[in-house]
Amino acid sequence: MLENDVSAPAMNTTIYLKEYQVPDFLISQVDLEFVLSPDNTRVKSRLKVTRNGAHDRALTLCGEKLTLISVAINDESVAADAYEQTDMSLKLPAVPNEFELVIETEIAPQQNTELSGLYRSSGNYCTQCEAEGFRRITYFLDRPDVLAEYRVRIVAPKAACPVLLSNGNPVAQGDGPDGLHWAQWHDPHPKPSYLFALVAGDLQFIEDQFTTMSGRDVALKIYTQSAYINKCAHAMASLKRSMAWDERVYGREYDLDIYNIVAVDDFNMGAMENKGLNVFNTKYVLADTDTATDADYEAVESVIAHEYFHNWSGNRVTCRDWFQLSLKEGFTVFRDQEYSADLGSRAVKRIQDVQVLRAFQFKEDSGPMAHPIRPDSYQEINNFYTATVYQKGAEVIRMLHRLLGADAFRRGTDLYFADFDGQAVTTEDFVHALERASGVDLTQFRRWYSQAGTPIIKVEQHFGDGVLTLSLQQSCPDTPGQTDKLPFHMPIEVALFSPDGKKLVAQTLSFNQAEQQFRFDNLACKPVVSVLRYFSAPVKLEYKQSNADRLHLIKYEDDGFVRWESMQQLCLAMIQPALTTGELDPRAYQRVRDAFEALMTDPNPSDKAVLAEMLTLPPAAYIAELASRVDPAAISAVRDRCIERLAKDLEKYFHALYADNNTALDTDAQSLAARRMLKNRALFYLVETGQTAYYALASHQYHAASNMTDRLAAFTALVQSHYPDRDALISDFYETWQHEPLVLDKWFAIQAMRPSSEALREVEDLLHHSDFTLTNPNRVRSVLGAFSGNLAGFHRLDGKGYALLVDYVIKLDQINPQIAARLVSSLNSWRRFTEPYASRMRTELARLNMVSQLSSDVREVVSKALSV
Ligand code: B3K
Ligand code: ZN
Repeated sequence: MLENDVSAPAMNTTIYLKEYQVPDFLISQVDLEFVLSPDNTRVKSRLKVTRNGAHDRALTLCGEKLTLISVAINDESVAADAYEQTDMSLKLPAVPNEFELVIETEIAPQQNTELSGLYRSSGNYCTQCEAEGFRRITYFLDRPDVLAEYRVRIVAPKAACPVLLSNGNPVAQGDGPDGLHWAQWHDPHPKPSYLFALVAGDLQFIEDQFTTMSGRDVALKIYTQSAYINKCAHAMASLKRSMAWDERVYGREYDLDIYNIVAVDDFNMGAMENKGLNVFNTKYVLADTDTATDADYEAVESVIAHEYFHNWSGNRVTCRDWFQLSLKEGFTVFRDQEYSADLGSRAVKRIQDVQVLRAFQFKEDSGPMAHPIRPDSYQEINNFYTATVYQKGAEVIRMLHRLLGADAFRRGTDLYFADFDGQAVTTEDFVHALERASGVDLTQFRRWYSQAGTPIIKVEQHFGDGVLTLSLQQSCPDTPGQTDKLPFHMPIEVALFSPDGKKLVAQTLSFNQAEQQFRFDNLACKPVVSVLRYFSAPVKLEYKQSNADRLHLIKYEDDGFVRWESMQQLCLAMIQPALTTGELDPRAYQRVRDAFEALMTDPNPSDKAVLAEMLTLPPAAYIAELASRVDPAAISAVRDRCIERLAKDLEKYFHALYADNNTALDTDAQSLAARRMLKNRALFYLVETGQTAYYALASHQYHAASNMTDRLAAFTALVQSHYPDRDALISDFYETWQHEPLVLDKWFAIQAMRPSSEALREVEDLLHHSDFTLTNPNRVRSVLGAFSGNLAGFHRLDGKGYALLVDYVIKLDQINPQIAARLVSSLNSWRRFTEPYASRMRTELARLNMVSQLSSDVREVVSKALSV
């Protein structure tokens, strides 16, 4: 190979939304037969194909890593010189207008380490087809706007694969010769290929049933390996709650006789909404109190709900093309967020969702991969399952819900589901349905779909003669390929509070100009203004609020989000100046200290979980996001110092809080979990005092805990502190939990997140641990993912954290490009760092970019990260 072949990285092809064309052919019926075998699975596909419109173009099917065995049109074999085959496609130049196409291919699920298409996990067969995995199973028009009715027949050895599942309803099953057996499935609902699924193997199941609102009985089954089967009850209960909620809140009913969920160890993301046959990462199904924390329980509940809700928002009405991904993802995230809010504490849910948005989406929006929720172009679609498409997408739907009001929003979604059932549509179709149902003009609102970047809202207030004037100004930073953005239309929730804490006014401001003023008349005296209640728009506020006003809102606001946000602002006012001066301003510190004390001595805290959140300093990642230049060492040092001082100064209050909440006074699960959250927050500070007595307290909690929430909280606090018996504790945890993969993931992650420069050495050891493997995405995330988010451990002056990450990205790219690309993204924001971090990150990105054999996934991320 020539030298410049090596040094010139290959260019990826870019796909553009503006170039969308309807498919040249449609496929209405798909009959698939699988004869399963680890190294040579035979796939026979019989397709009913019709030319779409008057043209004479060839039929070009997508296909990757397939061995083609035969092609036949209307039962006539097609000779090899009558088609053109490439690595990516099969082209049939002259085909009739309507015909039956039969294609036989062979695939090797055992060799499939990318976990896209048909692969094996713990010896069982499973599939992942979204976005473009179906083309790794058979040649097909693998695009979401080709919808077909599927019939699937699976043949496999009965002993190894007693369970044979696919989408839809079971039709028939039977025994064949030579120890084989078979099953047939039929999915009556036309679907795109990305929703196809097949699962086969030695699986156990639990079952239940749900009667829908029109009285139809649905069988519910959750399948997994026998070792995990006793951990599925919470997922099943969550599924039933989700089904009832979607009937009650959206009028959506389930539409098959059976709903199957399968939990597998090896999965690239959380779960997949395949029609009637969801495939899940075990992390989002398995839960019992010994092995799962309260947060795990909540995560299972929300992901089960999310995938269930996709049955309507995604499956019955699907996306025309992948640029429309937020049509199903943003909407479905909004639906699952509201489900969880209805079930638990709405305020805590909002706080946690905003934290995720700020930590991941704001960062993405200010980096080289920034894109609108409906991107204009992509190279590798798997790189666009992003916080922007999901989380900001959900915020956009939330704003629509607020601007229209719940009733008009519901009329809009009813209209959308009725008009587009069985179709592949666009975000424009969704917005237009809401507009038609509500009469609200959403012309300007549509900019949220096309403009990237996080808007910045400047707030100023003026009071005189009983009139408060609130001046709002909006701007949006440039993002790659986009400058001079136009103003957005957004709802800004405000409330005014009197000096004695009464809520005088609460109102939604419809903000749609670059600058706008809002008047509030007849005020007896100057009120305290609360802006962006409920975090009503995904923006950054620039608001010079006085500390006195913040304290007033902490005391009197009834919106838990604003109370928490006001506390975060007090903390930021303490932390941010110290990042440059290196000194904590004593008054700023004292304010936080006093506010913490007031919160902890409040005899009637409204919500213990909100209180736990309020007693938490802004995460390092958010402080970094707000900084003009990120100095990771300064952020860690200042934040650690604040924690240590608060811990020492408020020790007796933390101790009392711990003692008061270390009891099981409540009976409902939610109150118990809130109590644990608060108690464990207190324990964290107590351990941070460095006092032997508190190490002993945490060690006792670790050993005596009756649940994983308490055990893990104690373990985390000790492992991330200067606890002298740290090594023994780590060994004890390993000895106890080494046979529980999901618990072992936590063990890996907590060490990789150790907030110290020692983390690198530990991570190097973990990467050589006998339980570490690059083939399991959860394990990779728990070590390399956790490490790359560790501000103090990953960002080192010598750049060795970056070098280690890139070494592993190069290895991982050969095995699983999707996961490799996710890991590189942690270097995307290199330009925002101070020196020498920025240069060291760039050097590693450049080294990665020189690798000639990169996947298109990693190539897209690295080339965009380096581009000017
Ligand atoms: N729709 C899937 C995600 C598929 C990701 C493909 N790279 C899960 C979900 O959002 O529900
Ligand atoms: Zn989804």
